[in-house]
Amino acid sequence: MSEIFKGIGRIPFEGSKSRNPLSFKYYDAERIVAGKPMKAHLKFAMAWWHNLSATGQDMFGAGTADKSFGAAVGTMDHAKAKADAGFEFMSKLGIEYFCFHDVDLVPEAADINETNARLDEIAAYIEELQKQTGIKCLWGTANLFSNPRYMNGAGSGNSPEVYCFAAAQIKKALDLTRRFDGAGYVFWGGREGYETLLNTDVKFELGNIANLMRQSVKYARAKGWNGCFYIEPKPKEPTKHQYDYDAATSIGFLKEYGLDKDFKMNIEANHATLAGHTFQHDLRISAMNGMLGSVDANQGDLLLGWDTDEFPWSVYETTMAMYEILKSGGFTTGGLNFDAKNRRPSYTHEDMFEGFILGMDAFALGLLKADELIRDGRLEGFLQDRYAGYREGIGKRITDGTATLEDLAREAEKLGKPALPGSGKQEYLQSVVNQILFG
Ligand code: XLS
Ligand code: NI
Ligand code: NI
Repeated sequence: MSEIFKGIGRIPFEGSKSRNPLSFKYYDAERIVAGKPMKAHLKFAMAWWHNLSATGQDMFGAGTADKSFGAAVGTMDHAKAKADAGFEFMSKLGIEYFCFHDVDLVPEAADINETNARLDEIAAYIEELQKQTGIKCLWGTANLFSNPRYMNGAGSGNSPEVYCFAAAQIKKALDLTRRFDGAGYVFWGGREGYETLLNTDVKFELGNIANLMRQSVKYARAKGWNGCFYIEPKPKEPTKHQYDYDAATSIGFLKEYGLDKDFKMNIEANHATLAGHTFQHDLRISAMNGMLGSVDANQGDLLLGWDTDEFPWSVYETTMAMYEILKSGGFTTGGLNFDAKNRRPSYTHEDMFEGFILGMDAFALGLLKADELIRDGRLEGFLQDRYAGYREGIGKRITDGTATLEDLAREAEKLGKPALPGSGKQEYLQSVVNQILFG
């Protein structure tokens, strides 16, 4: 296999003073932070779709980036060239995981049997590259949104025939994930939502989606796969309202349908902000439910109302994200998948590498700063003190649930008037974060 990214070698760690664009300034894979190497905390993954397939094409114009990698686009030769490019790219960056949709790997044929034959062919090719490099699969998924048959949704649509195709794709994508020794499987509800309630039976559709997930779990477990299933919440786009709106909604859905033992969340930063939350918020909601599974690492533009999937560069965001992740005990099956793409005018091979270097350094710095925040202890200490009143007396009886409404009312009547509660001290806490980040 000949080199595709000529002139770009293995990306070295050179430290924060380096001016070499093709070097890491903060990501030092083997450096021990909070008891383990950076790479074990961060578990970076490459998204096949953005990095190897997307060319920058948008509603207003053609792609700008050439992702042919020396082969004719739309052929099996191209599928193999993409795999070669992907493994060379990951090896040069020291990325140990990848994520894929079925149809990222091969051009989809008109007949699903032919698509599946193509998938078998590429799977053998990818397995070989995995053996040579040791690179693993973080998670797989099926694309149940691009093909026109999914115009009304996949599990949530109005056609049992289409539902069967969704099931067939999931079955195959699960088989591929197992073949690649994948640790997870994602359900991102591509078009599982609605444009108008005038034509939609929400409860009926949710039940059908739940059945599709239940059958998928049953199939995978019967095959002996004990990886983790994830829901990736998103509030809108492509549909006006996506059912998996945010972490709280998705967790409620999983509990309602008894799927919460097999599923966790895959939280994408840009999706959280589209839902009107911070990235940290959706991580916190997932973590407190024991469901922080994996992360799609990217960043949105708060001035725009859509999923821009930019490489993460806000160290405030990566710090608070890593703070939540560290405090929840870190990743087990999951990791940080760069569901991110270069901006359209950044179309060169160097830009591909520089996007990942930006994202990996932003998260490495976030990890270092989050670890410092935890060791510093002022944030956590403030939180402990803030609720101190609930550790004794009537406060304790409130939290252990033994105080009745009458008891509580009697307490108020005895006091006549409560003391003012302690200050929230937001500005002080923000200054602590700044001191750790820039001090
Ligand atoms: C799209 C999603 C998608 C999932 C995988 O907005 O982020 O890329 O991560 O289907
Ligand atoms: Ni995503
Ligand atoms: Ni996205």
